Amino acid sequence: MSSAPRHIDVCNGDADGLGALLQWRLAHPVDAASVVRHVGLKRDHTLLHGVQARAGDEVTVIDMSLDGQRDAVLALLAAGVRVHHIDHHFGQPLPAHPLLRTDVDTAGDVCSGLIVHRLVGGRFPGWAVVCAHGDNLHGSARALGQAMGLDAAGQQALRTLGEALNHNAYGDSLADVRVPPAELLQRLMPFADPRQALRDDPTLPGLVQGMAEDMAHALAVPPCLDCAQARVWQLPDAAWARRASGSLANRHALAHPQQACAVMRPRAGGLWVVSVRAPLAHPQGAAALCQAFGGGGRDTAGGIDALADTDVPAFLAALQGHAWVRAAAP
Ligand SMILES: [Mn+2]
Repeated sequence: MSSAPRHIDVCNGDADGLGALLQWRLAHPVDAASVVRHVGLKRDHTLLHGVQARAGDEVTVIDMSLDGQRDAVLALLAAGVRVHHIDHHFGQPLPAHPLLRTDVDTAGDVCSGLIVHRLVGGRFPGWAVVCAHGDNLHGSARALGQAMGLDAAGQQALRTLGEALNHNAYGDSLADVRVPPAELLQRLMPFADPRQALRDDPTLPGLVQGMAEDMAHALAVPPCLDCAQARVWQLPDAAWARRASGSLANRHALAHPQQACAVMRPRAGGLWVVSVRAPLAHPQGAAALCQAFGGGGRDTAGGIDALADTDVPAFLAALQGHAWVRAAAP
């Protein structure tokens, strides 16, 4: 086995994670024989624990909070492995270390793909647009689309791609998803422009169609709570529900900017997985709300991986009483 240094890429498998890593590797290509990739589903916050690396290797971690993985990062650094972290999620800062580079920006209108867009000199703006749409940052996505001269149809095509890639990353296991995100990354890697990928890659239409089918199921479920402050859905234990929770929350957030929302779905052991979106008009506080129940996230969007059934009333009360922070005037 070769002892040449390896490049180990670790990313979230949603639109933002894939599109950010794509931009980074298009700008910084590496020999295929020297690269190892770990691509996670949404909420897979343990990928770094599975990384095998040795002194001289470089680990690039994109679109993934290091909370819960600090021990793994510190062990890599102590072993002489370089770590580069590019992200927009809140997390405990890591101690300064000569082998650690961080490019983290938690501003509410920034995603990992936009951070990489800056880092690579804006060379692959189409992917950055896909990333921003995928993370429900449509204002940022449109601003960049206009700057690169996209017309309305082009903007919409990249929005649909971003939403479909994001949608495809939701699920409790690979059995839930239509195309494993690691396979998508391999398929999309040759394309410097996502518009070309839309023309040439045969799997993308199926992702878009599948998202529409999942959303038709989800939109037929009435909310279990609907008041001025918040709307909440409890979805059934089904693969489509595991896939649709994030898209449903994103769609509601756009359509009802004054109302927070939460999408809950059951998991084993009397627990719920919860996706929370702050009201877009008051887009701060989702992470804080979720942290109080063992979850996390960012200002606009948060999640709880394991909410006990007995804690549901307290969560619903907290959601309705939460002090969302109004957006600063532009
Ligand atoms: Mn992201």
